[in-house]
Amino acid sequence: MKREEFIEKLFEIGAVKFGKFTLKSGKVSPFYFDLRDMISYPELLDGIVELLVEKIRGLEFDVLTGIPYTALPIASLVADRIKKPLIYMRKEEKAYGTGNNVIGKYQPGAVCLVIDDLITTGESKIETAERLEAEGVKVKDMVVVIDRSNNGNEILGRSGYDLHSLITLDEILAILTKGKYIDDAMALKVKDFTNGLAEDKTEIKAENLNPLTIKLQETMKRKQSNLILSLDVTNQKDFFEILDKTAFEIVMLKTHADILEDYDQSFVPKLKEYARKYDFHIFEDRKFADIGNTVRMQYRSGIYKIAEWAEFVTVHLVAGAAILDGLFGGIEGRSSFLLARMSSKDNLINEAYTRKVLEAGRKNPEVVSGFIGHGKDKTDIQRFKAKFPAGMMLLMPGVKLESGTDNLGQQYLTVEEAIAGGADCIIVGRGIIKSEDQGATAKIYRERAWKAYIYRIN
Ligand code: 5BU
Repeated sequence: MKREEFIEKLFEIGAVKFGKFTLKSGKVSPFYFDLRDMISYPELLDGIVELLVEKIRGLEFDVLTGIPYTALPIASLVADRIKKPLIYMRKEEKAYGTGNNVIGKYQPGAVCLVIDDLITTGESKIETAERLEAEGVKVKDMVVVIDRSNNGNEILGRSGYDLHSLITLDEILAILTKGKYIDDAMALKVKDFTNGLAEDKTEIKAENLNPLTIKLQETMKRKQSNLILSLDVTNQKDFFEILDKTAFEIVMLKTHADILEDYDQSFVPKLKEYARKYDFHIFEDRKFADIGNTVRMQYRSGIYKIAEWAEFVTVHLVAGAAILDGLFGGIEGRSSFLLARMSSKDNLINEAYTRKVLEAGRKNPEVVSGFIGHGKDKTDIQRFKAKFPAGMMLLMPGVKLESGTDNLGQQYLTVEEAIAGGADCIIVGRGIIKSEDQGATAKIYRERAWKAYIYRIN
């Protein structure tokens, strides 16, 4: 089947529609694509399989899959035509890594071609690939029937996948206007609409970034440091002794004030004086996680009165993004890092949770400077970072000079892995604190981290 004919047929069966459609987001779109009914048109199905087989010729893969529901019957027809094994993921998510999420047989490490009907944001494609990868299947190439975004390649490319699309939105518009199925005014409307969506996605404009984010980035440049020391000790004497040796090297000091056994009213003024003198920021890793009203009191009252002295705090979004209002409502000059992923073994954060945290950050740049996150290796971190709202930072704990684990489930990446993957700052605790010469070790961390950072951003 010719491409023109194929596109016209899609229009005729109503798989490609123009008019007014209210989307999930509430926006009104001038066009709507829905390929679900295609399976009921054998001739069209035949055409699409033929075009897909042609498109994937030359790609290397061991098995193939279609993303349920729409693309699964299409993928099974393609599998039959090229005589390659088919597998598929359950649509409903079982726990990760149980081995029961993939249906069909494959060798561990098998390379899988992913077929889907449409691409818009690429999220469902990336999610499928990540779920397949969690089950020991490798994904490199993905094929879609329609690239509705016109830049699917770029979106998936950032996450390390190659996208092949049969037809793009522009091509559909060109063919349908040529055949007089739609007029130029409609084509223009559709283009305007998709360009508008693209702009929405360009996300946070520099002027909306939290001023503290900008300040932190300026201090990084001024001190040539992206090292955050996590000063986890239980008394003030050790605390300030270590700080004396390391303050020159760090851009920010991360505290857990509640582990100090001798915390008293002298602590904060002294800490602030160090921060001023040595030019670093203060970051209390409080991990707020309760309802809005409670976190507000935990942040502003009690013994620690964190809001008075910590420029940044960490927040778990398990209670919902509304706790950001509880924390920061009516307060100026404070910001947070949201926990998007954790470094501890078997933690319960999954992809869907991470995605929602990133989305919450995108919507609240005035009180969110970025995210805390980790990954299993450089590629994994790159994929995670690719989803960040523009301008937001990734701070990464679980970092040492050598990779490894501790005996309580902490997992370490090396400085270079962390930063090459996309960490903007590294958070180091015991790697420095437990070393013999804390000052010299902090210097090594700073130099290695800064070198890797400069290399990455250039
Ligand atoms: P370490 O000594 O370098 O392992 O200390 C790491 C610090 O970062 C420690 O204070 C943790 O509470 C903190 N941390 C972490 O290790 N992993 C995480 O996912 C998060 C915080 Br969130």
